[in-house]
Amino acid sequence: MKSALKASAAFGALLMATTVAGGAYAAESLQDVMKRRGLNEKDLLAAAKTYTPTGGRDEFIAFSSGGQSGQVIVYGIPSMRILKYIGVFTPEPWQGYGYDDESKAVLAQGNVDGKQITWGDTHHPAASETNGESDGKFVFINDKNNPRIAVIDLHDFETKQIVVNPIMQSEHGGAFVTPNTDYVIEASQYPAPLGGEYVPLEQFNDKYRGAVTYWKFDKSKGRIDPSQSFSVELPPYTQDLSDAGKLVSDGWSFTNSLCSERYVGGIEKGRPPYEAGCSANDHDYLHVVNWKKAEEVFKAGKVTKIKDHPVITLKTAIEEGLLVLVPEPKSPHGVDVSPDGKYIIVGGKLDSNAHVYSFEKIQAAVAAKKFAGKDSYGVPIIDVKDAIHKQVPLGLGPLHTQYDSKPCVAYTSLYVDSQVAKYDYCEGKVLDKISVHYNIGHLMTMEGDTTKPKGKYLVAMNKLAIDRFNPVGPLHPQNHQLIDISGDKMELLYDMPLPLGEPHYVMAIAADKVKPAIRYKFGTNSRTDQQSAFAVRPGGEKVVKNGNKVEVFGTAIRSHFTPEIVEVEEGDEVTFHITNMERAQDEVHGFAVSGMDVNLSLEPGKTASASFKAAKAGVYPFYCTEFCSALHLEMEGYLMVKPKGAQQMAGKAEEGVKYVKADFDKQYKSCIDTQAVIDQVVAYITSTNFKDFPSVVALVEDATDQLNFAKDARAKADEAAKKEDWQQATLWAGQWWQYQVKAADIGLRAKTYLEQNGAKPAK
Ligand code: K7E
Ligand code: CUA
Repeated sequence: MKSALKASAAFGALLMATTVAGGAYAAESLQDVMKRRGLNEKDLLAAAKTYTPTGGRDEFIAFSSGGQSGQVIVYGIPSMRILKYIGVFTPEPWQGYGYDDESKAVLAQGNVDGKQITWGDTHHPAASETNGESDGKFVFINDKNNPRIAVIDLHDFETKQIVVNPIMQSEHGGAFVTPNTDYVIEASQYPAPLGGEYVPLEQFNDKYRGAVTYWKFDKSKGRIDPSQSFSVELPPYTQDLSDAGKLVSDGWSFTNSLCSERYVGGIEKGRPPYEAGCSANDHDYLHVVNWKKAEEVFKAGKVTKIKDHPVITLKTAIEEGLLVLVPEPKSPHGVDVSPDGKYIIVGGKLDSNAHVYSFEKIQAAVAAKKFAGKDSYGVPIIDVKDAIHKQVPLGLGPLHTQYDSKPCVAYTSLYVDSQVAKYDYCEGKVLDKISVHYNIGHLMTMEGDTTKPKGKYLVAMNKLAIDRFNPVGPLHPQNHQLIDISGDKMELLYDMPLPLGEPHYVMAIAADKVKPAIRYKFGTNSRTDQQSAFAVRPGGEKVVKNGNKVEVFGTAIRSHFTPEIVEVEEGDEVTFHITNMERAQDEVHGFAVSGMDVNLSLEPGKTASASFKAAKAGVYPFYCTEFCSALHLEMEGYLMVKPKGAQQMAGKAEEGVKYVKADFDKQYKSCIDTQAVIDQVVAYITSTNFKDFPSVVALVEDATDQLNFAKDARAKADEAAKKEDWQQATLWAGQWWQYQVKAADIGLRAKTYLEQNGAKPAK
């Protein structure tokens, strides 16, 4: 404690010296800085709209696909500060994801035909909804390459589940949720035989298929329930994206497609390539599915099982009238349902119009069975004029659409023009355009997928950055551009480089809806959300040997592991189960063992396990990988892997320094002095209404723990002193002091919090 006080005095002196030295340079004025950096007033205004001073919070939390990284990137809007990478389909060592047994089990759910897949091509994150509005509870994301959907729980921002689509070979039109998150929609991309068997391409028309899967989400469990999930077979068009109907169109879903020509390429055989054959026709097809009806058909058992997964065949879908097609502009991309559910907008990509379809018209045509014809599989086609509300000429390469909080206002990305078009889709009038840099793919407005978009900001996700950032080699970062959409004219505010794969889509939720926990209940397996069977409390730590299996049940608390020395034999299968005993916010410990490919991230309350084979005799230090306290570097231990048949470690390990009574007395006096400081802090805290501040209550609980440990250590020191064992007595007195320092550290944090948050005298 004293040394802490001394240190802060030294810091004060340093600060003064800096201030004095700084006096030689005049502080720059705002004008000086603008001149030096070449900024104009518009730049300052943009800066003021995004700059977030220390401690400030963002208004929206964005969840971005991490593209080929297989992860999800979380950032704040409007600051565009990155807050987290969530490991989803790819191991992520900082979070221990893929390095502890618990998360390995989640990743293993994503094995495809027994093969471990260590990456994913994530495309479209979706936020869980209640009554069509974002509820801030879950995020879903798809993997295009290995057809999978992952579930992330926003309680702790961890991936809880991965489901593999049993019938698809690739997918794209996921993840999209129905308005009450009853289903997560996933549509295939490249047609293939459903179930994955080999069929020659000569039988493409007959045997290759697309599909759309409705994954049932169990909200109470927070998991997808594959046993309640089903698919609808689709023609072998290349299905693109999906969206769920809402309000008036609730119960329906929309999946567009390209390559309805069903062209099979083969440039190596002299055939024109896919790109030529897949863009020959003037139109492709929007699939309109009555999923409520499909659900009834599934529940009535009118399904075929493929790989044990229930599929409503095309034939049944046609007979039951749950699938119709609507012609779309050539090679479309993106399908987005308006907030009121009345319109469905599809971008033309190779057509310069956004096609605004009317759900009401589609319904009328379906009800009247007014069809223009059938496709080769017998699926009824509605004439485009019986479905279209408006065609809005926007520019070149329209792709994705997002909605404003203002009625009838939408934004569509223009890939070829590198622009965002703002328009009135009810009237079919372009309102504004803004250039972006460059070649925009998706775009995103705040809660823009829901029935209640929040407006304010739009993020343009540009495929190319080209000259926007400092060069970092031929592979450039992605460029997410923040645009202010609160006025009539769109205003570009900020460029954020995103260097972790190609994020296709991002969605954002109002920050006040996202309420993650700050700690786990004692001994939680964070991947199952259940109490871990391997959690132990201090005093209960043990090493259990059973043949060649060694299980260590340990704890971590500032700043040591228990146990610290673990002896095993060469060839043993070793598992460390470690529980972080901390309750204080942000007190994370790590656990790594030299050469064993192990890293745990132990957040307060979490229990995680690491299993490995101690294949080779040797000395393997283990340590904490998070800088958790002033004695973090001392948070260490040894895994001793003995050669087969070697003797147990005999007697005491050798030590360096020998202590005498004077050492003990000196240490003991420090402890007594420190206690006086602690008593003052405790007196202050208890004189206030600290119980009204939950985060202070947690700190007080933690400090109390440390003081109880301190008491134990003091008793041990006293006992050794009685026996005049000055070695043990001095070391235990030192440990007593360590616990005191930690208690004081926590206590001071609580005191500062109370002072800064207007604590009042206790009643
Ligand atoms: Cu890149 Cu949504 Cu896969 Cu469009 S998708 S850009
Ligand atoms: Cu615990 Cu560093």
